[in-house]
Amino acid sequence: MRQQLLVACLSLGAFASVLAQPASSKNESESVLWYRQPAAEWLEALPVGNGRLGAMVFGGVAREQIQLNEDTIWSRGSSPWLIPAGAHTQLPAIRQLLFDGKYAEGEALVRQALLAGPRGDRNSYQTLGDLVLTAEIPEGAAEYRRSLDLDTGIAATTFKIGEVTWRREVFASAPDQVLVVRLSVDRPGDLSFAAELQRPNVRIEAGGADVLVMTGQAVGRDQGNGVRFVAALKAVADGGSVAVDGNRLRVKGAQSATLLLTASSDYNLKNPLDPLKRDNRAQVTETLKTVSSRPYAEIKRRSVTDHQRLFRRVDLQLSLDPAPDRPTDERLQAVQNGAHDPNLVELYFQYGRYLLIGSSRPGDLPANLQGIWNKDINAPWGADYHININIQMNYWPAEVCNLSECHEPFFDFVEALAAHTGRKAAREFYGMRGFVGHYTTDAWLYTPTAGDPKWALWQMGGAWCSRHFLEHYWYTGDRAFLKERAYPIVRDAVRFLLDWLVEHPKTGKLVSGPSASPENTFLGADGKPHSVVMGSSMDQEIAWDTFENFLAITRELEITDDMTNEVQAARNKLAWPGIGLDGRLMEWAEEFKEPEPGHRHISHLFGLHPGTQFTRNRTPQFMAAARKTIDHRLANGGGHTGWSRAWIINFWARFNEAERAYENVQLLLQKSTLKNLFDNHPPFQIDGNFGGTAGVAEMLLQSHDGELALLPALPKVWSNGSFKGLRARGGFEANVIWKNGNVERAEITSLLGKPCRVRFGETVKEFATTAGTRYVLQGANLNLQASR
Ligand code: FUC
Repeated sequence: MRQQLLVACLSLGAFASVLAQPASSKNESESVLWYRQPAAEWLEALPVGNGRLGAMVFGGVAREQIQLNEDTIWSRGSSPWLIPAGAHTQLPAIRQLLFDGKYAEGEALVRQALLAGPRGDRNSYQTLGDLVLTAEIPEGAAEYRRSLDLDTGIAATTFKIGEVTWRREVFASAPDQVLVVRLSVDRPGDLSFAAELQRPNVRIEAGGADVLVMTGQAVGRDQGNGVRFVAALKAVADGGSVAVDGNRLRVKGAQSATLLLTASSDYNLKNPLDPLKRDNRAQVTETLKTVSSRPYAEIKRRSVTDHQRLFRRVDLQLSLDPAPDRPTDERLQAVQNGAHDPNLVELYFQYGRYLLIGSSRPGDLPANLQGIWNKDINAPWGADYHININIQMNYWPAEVCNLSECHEPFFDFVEALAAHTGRKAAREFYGMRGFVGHYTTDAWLYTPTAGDPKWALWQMGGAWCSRHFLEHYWYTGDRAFLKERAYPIVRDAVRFLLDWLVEHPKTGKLVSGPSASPENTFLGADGKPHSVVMGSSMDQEIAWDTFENFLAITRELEITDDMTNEVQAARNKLAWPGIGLDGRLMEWAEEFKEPEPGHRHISHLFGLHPGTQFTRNRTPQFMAAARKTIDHRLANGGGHTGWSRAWIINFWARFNEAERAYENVQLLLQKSTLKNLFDNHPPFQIDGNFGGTAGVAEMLLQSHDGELALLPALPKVWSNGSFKGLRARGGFEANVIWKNGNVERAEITSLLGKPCRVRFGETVKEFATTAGTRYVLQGANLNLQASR
């Protein structure tokens, strides 16, 4: 059907109407995950979210489990931060040892002087509990189906018990700030069930005739003072009755019922260290009262409209064939057995966008290691904010995939980190200006260096985060944001770097250290693994990137002062990474032996992606070295975690290596994707999803070096297709249709009126633009047609 439609449109020359197809008119399997059986475990359940409230829907028959989340439910360890007194006075001695190649001694002094002792209880993002629904019906059901429609944000479960069809819909409404569960049967009076809230460490009580209220505190292993929270659940039934029965709501003899759940806590986004004093109980009660006054159809319409405003901005077709009409888990299995399913890649790509919409809305906390979906009290890595790749990767798709506002929580968070703890850490650990973030942080803006130096002693997390602010400006052209937010945060990151970098005694170049190359080790002359060095390549590349970003911002804002001169000089004095005898880009300043040559972090290629230090035109020798580095990592088992694999897709895309990028897209689906399409980092980490989505976008559209490259890494399997709504730096939105691997038609809408330079292969077209105007380029020669 779709193929016929496309052919018809091509013959009429009406390409635009193909691009205008709304997602809902497509084959269902292209935007719907669906299954023929309930989730057997949490990792098969389906996520809904409104950025703050989330749920994982299992789709059971007689017993339905809906695991709940609210993004501020964080426990907090009770141990205070121990900043070693006078830590920085030891820096010169540590640096000298490392410059002298005395790695064991340097690391011993680091442990003694710079690390804040063993890390105490890890603060953790926690579950809000479970909503469990039980009905007195048999488990066996006919015509069972559960699904998640990415286009509406609704998880649905339908089945038949005898003659009666049951339907449940679950969604998280952003405009109404509630989770909604709608149950209905097609025979009046047949709907009876009990709804129960379950969670450790809470009190559950009636909050009126049809409301349950759950109050509690998020406590971790050592009982520290985590957030205090309230959740409330209200039932509204059509026909039949609702009653509170102990810690349950009972609905009897209805035809349909709507459950509304909301939650709130004393977590203060503006300053987490100063909890809110508001009455959360009054707040949740008020929300439920307002929302329950609306008919279900209206609550649903408001939620779907809001979701589609974001979701429908981008459409992607990677094949002319319709998606196989098979359950998602069977399609994934087929790919795992070696099949190619371009439509499954579309679904995976759109799922990444869906998950970002669901876990990162303005005014909320950013997406953590699990977005907002977590079933545990002590989650893996506390489901925190690792800033040595993971959380940055969460936001790689934000701008290019036309979800700029979903980037905002990350900006708020980085600013809070700098303001409340990052500057303090720079001052107290190192005696320096600016702000520092180490390998990880969390809802309490954790910054100490506690733990093993191979991950803990790394000072570039804050600087890396700061590059996102400038990216946001490149895409949006928001000058107020550039001046008031990007400039101050990048300047603060730069101030720290200016104080932190030291001259190498032999080369006179500026180097970072003591620090590690995130989480990796090398073998010292003593044959033992070490991690702390001077001048690891990633540090040098992040310093270069941050200085460049600062200079770009000051150019845009037309600022020239002492600091711009100082930064320019420092940038020119920075040591660059070395190239080893075997031609690889070196991870450290020396060519060490590597105990783990396939290590998941490929930190030293930061300058290739997400950085821009290495490009084909400007630094071909570094590109050649970077290529060897990736090959070597892969030959030694690299890419074994989802996020690492996703990074590799992005690397190959920057090389315009279509087939190699695609091979890694396949491997991501084959080796690191769960039945619900979550990224598998046993158990689950969301960065692989986001990095994978960004990687697919990077294969289709790039905007570096002042030009839009169309289809820069298009693999053979995707020879025919189209995308709509991807964004490019400089303020452009692109729609492209391609056929047999060639551009058929591209529409570039100028959002800011900047000059536009478009590339397809070796063909380049440059033209001036007016903001708000769409430019049409026909064929592989990019013939500029009349603009509309
Ligand atoms: C980094 C990675 C791990 C994991 C953790 C949350 O430290 O090395 O694989 O993703 O973050």
